[in-house]
Amino acid sequence: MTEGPLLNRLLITGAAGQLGRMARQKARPLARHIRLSDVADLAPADDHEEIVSCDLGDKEAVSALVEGCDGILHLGGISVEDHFSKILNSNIVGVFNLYEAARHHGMPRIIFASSNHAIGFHKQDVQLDASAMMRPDGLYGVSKCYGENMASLYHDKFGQETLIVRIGSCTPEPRDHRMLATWLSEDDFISLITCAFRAPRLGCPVVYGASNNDACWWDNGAAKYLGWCPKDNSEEFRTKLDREQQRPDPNDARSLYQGGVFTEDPIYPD
Ligand code: NAI
Ligand code: 15L
Repeated sequence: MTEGPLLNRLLITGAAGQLGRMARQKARPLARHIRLSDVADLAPADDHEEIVSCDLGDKEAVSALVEGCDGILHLGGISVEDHFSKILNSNIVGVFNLYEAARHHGMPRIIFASSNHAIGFHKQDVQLDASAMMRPDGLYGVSKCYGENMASLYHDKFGQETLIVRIGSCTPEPRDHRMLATWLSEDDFISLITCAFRAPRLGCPVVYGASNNDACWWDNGAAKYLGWCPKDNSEEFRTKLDREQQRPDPNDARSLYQGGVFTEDPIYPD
């Protein structure tokens, strides 16, 4: 028997961004309709797509955006260290608006794109599981901790389900030696999203978004019930990286901290 789409209408926020453009293509089988949203311009809609321009900081617009969706892939927001005012609008106010909209529109499951920068000040020689203390490495990381706590609050208070994915580095291939541990292949990310929408019960787990890499700092044992089995392994890129780049010095932030160079970012003035 062939399985139909898991969802009727999937909302992808941040659809003009790097992961949004990838998910627009690769998450196609998950839903009958895909609603794509961003503040930035998007390529014209295909038959199964709807395009809605929306600033996550606009409460009414976000409410209308979420209405009618039974799943949300929340990728929208500031994705690196930046000025607090920008992080505040997109990642703090924006996440509040999203959770309030979900609460008022049938509580669609949410995949929240958190980041390794929520725990970036942990050393690379420490193995973390879902219960690890948050150690953000910048204001961006703090905003991801806030998003994770919003997910937890709305789960405990209202039963809203969220997959919190602390994405490592989701790129076509690892770009440096640190990414041998943080790399998440695009296909493994899509398979994680699929598992989250397919699970009979999701809850509000924290999952570290990394492929089946030999280099590994993270333990996803607590989320085994999702049945996610990442397949790709960054090891296949090690020789190429060794050939093209020098390994960073052991005392360099890139070798010391899980968040790498993000730990060295300044607090940008507003
Ligand atoms: P990106 O920066 O390429 O895309 C983010 C998108 O969000 C952009 O198109 C931007 O226009 C949009 N956006 C920003 N503020 C907005 C607002 N106020 N209203 C509406 N749209 C807004 O980032 P990328 O790489 O695609 O990442 C997607 C998500 O995954 C982000 O939340 C990021 O923090 C998270 N993530 C990504 C990782 C990666 O390896 N690509 C690693 C860890 C986390
Ligand atoms: C992130 O959170 C960023 O969004 C992404 O651009 C990468 O830099 C990634 O972390 C990383 O740590 O490699």
